[in-house]
Amino acid sequence: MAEVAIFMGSKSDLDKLSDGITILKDFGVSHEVHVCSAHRSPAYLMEILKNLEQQGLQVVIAAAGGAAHLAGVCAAHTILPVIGVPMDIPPLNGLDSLLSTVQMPGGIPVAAVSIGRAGAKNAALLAVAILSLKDAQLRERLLQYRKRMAAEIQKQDQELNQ
Ligand code: RP5
Repeated sequence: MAEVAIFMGSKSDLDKLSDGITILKDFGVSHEVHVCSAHRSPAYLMEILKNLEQQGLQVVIAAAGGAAHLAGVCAAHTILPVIGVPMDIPPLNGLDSLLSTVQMPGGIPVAAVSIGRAGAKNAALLAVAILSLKDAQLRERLLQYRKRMAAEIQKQDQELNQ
């Protein structure tokens, strides 16, 4: 049974989400991935959303570009935490999706992360952090991940200055 559901508005988003999917795999977080558009396949999206909670899902990640309402629609249909990833597509390269994702009117929250690949990565890490609240082993893996990042930066600094 998956803990995290990742939705994307189009398969064209998949490549930019790949680092986030890899992070979930590396942390051993079970996940399912759906291509499901809020405007092109609304009935199919509803079909999936209505079963999420009873299936034991705990976090939703929703990535979309342009007039990005996918995360907001997901949030409207579940009380699970929803993380929105604004995708960068032409012609506005993500500013449109960022504003659509982050500017949810009060009452139905979407946790918006940064645009594009970095956002996909951070959405996965935020999902891990949420799940870590009730999973000590996962929390430890997240702490180790942070330690490895810090060590890598320190190494880069030392290499520059030797
Ligand atoms: C959005 O429209 C999708 O999330 C995607 O980012 C964007 C473009 O989709 P395609 O035209 O590439 O299918 O709904």
